[in-house]
Amino acid sequence: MMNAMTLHDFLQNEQQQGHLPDAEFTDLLQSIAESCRQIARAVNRGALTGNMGSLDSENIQGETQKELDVITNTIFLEHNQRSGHFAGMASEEMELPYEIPAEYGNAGKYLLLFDPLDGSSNVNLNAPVGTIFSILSHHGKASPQMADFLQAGDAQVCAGYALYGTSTMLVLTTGFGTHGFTLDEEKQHFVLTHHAMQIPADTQEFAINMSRQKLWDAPVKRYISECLQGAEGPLGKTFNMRWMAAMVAEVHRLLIRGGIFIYPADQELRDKGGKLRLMYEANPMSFLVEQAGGLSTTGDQRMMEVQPGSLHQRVPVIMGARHEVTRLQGYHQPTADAS
Ligand code: FDP
Repeated sequence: MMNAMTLHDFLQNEQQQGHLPDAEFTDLLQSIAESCRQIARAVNRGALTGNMGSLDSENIQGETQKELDVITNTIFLEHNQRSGHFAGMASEEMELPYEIPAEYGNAGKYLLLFDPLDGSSNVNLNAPVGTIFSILSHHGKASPQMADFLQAGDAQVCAGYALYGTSTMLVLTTGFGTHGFTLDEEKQHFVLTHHAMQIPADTQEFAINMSRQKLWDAPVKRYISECLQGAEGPLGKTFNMRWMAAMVAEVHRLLIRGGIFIYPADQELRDKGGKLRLMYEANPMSFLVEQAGGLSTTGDQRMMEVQPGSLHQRVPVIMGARHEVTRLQGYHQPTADAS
C-alpha cells in the first residue's frame, strides 16, 4: 500500500483537530496498539508454544480459563500499567479492579477496562478471536474504587478492539468516527486501511446463536421467524445468517458489510442478565457501532445509557443496522402487535 498513513500519524492528525481528549492520548493509544500487537503474536504462536489448553481455574464468570486468557490478560496489564496514563484497570479475567503499582505511576487520568481474549472458545479452532477495550475518565485519586469504574457507556472517551483474524486489525473511536487499522506484519506497525467505517441502515443479514431458539422471548422469536420467512414474509426480503462465536468478529462484520447482531437474554440466561458483559464488551462495541451510524440497545434501553450496577454485569445485546435494530426494539414495546 503506497503512502499509507500509520496509526501514529493518524493520531497526531486527530490530536491537531481536537479529536483526542488530550495531548497524552496519542501515547496512550500507541501503548494499547503495542499490547494488541504482542497479543496477536501470542495467539499466532499458540500451538507452537504449547499454550492452547484449558487451565483448572475459572474466571469470575464461572468460565474455564484457557492458558491464552491468562497470558493475554497479563500482556495487556503489564504493558499498559507502565504507560503512566491509567489510574486503574479492570478485566474480564479478574474479579476486582487491578491496582497499578505506585512505581509505574498510578495517578493517570483514565481507567482501562478490557476483555483480553474475546471468543476464546475459537482459539483451538484457529478461528478469529479479539481484544476489546473501553477507556473512561478518572477525576479522583490514585487507587480508584469499584464505584469509579461504574460509569455508563456514554462516559467512554475511547473504545476499540483488535481482531486477530486473517490479518490483525485495530478498530477504534474517540467519538469522531470509527476507524480501522491493519497491522503491517513486515514493518510491525498499524496502518489506516478503513477510514470512517459505516454500517448501512438496512440489511439482509442477521447473526444469532440459533441453537437457543426455544429459549428466546417472544420479540426475538417473532423477529427471527420474520427474517426466515424471506421475501414472502412481512419483512419482504431474503436474509442470510452468520455466527462467528466471537463478538469481535461479529461486530467487525457489521462494520465491514452491515447486519444485525443479537445475543438476547433468554430463559436460561435471564437470571444472569444475558451472556455478554456490559462494561468491556457491550459498551465499547456500542460506541464503535453508533459512531459508524448503527444502533445498539438492550431491547428496552439504549445500551450506552444503562447505568452499571456491577463490574461484570451482563446485558442482552441487539446492535447493528439502524432500521433492523429499531424494528426489533419496537417488538419489545409492551404495545407491540405480537402477530
Ligand atoms: P467467549 O465466551 O468464547 O469469549 O464473550 C462471550 C462470547 O465468547 C462472545 O465473544 C461470543 O459472541 C459469544 O460468547 C459466543 O457465544 P456462544 O457460545 O453462544 O456461541
